[in-house]
Amino acid sequence: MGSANVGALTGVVKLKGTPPKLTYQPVSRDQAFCGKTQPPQALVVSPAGAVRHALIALEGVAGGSLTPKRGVLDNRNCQFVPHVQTLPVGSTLVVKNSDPILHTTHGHLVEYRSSPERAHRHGEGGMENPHRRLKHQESLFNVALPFKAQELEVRLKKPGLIHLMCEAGHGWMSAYIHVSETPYAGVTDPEGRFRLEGVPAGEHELTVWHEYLGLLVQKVKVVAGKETRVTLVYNLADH
Ligand SMILES: [Cu+2]
Repeated sequence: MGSANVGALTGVVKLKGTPPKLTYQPVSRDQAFCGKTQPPQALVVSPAGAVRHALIALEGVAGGSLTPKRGVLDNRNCQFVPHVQTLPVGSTLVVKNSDPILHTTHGHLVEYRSSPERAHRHGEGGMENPHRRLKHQESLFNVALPFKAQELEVRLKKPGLIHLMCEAGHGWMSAYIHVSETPYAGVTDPEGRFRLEGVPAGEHELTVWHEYLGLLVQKVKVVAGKETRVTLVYNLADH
């Protein structure tokens, strides 16, 4: 495909309405290192209403090269870092421990493109850990990292969305990895922005997924040689 047939797709994900205040998570194990509470990670919204950690993907759109990478998931200060990332299918995930305590990293495939996900938007059952109600499918890996500076490698062979948790008594630890079949995927930054380059010109379906806010699907039209800008809005008043 010549470069004349591609364009850029950029945009921002926003939340309309007052974001709910999520509660701090109590720490029952390793308090000496992790503290008595840990901040909630499930919804990070800037004062301007920008949504961080939203997954963006043109699922089903091929065309560019999908080259496996080496991604990193750190266990640092009793949290998974980064909280959300996307990696091409076939990539290697380096799981690290930067803490002097035991962490484990257990990855399950979860369904993220079907309608049950929408239930999470309502915040039913209060504001505690809505992502916990994501239905776990296959268990993909479960590794233990007892030592500081330890590293292990995991191959990401199956496409889909992986929910990560730590079963070393750290129930607040949670993260997501999108294992992508399309090169056109990203995660929003602290200003809610994303940028996809080299997208084939034409109409596509843009999937936006956020663990707390749920799924948005929007048609987009990418024009060759141009930058198409979109604004995606989760409206709390709709729910
Ligand atoms: Cu842990």
